Amino acid sequence: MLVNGVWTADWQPVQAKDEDGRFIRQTSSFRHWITADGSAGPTGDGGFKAEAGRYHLYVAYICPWASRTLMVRELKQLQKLISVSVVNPVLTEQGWAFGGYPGANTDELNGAQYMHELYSRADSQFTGRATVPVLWDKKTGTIVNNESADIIRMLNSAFDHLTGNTLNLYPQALAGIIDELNARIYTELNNGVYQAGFASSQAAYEEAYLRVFAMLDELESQLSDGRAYLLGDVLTETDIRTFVTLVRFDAAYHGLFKCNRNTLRSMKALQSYMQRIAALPSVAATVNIDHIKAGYYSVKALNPSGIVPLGPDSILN
Ligand SMILES: N[C@@H](CCC(=O)N[C@@H](CS)C(=O)NCC(=O)O)C(=O)O
Repeated sequence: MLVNGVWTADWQPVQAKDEDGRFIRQTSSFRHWITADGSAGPTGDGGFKAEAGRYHLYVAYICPWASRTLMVRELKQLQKLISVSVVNPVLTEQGWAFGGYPGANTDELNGAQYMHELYSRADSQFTGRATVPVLWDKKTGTIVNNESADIIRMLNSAFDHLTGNTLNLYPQALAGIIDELNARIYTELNNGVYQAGFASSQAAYEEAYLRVFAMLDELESQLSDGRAYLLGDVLTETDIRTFVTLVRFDAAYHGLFKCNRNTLRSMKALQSYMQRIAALPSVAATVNIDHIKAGYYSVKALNPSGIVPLGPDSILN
């Protein structure tokens, strides 16, 4: 991690844990918002006006949080307005690195070798982990925001006047229920699988495992009434946030994270829901199963041999 802007050697590939062995995710530190007119958003400073070509997303295909920003970029037709770089799937001794792995990019924009260089460029005193996603401002050479929940929310509306895209993943009438469900799906599922995978005590693992499957059972039963999406006929932010975990489930969480009561493909309603979302325009292009498997299974603390499983090799069957 970075300490006062300098990379430190005692970096731990696994994030922090509490006294009962529960995995703790670092909170995000750059929280500015892009807005249509450049006024300040709910947090951070103003000055980040929506402009074509001004912003860049740094992502990892392995990362569910980064992938949700990529999905919204596709669904909101922002491909030409916001450029993207993909890091290699395997974390190095210096964190995320650019270039060399098939499907990954070099950092054409800033010429960085490692993601942490961009954090210290944005804040020469930055202390913390250099996580993806990062939303970068080319104009001022800094990080706008590194919290995917904020990034998907701002991409949902800030550029609408430039793109003419009217898809609304966060309709006002559903805001309350979306916020409520997002919070549960985050703790029980999105982060729940990590809590199971990175637990360092049997009790912490079992607690997380049970919560993950209780949430999956609940979603499976809701979706069994034939609705297309979690809140009915309209696709919302909640579906994007659920999808990124479901699509990684059989490839990474079932095996590596020991969430193995059953596979996702044996949960009929959830599997077809996941495939329905994957079939939306350009969504499948944001899912790289090879990066996902190579990345997760490279975590030495969980898989010392580094062997990457052959299956599953597709999200579509
Ligand atoms: N709160 C962040 C979490 C991002 C996050 O944890 N990213 C992980 C990859 S899935 C990461 O970059 N980890 C690198 C590290 O911890 O050093 C978000 O949702 O944007």
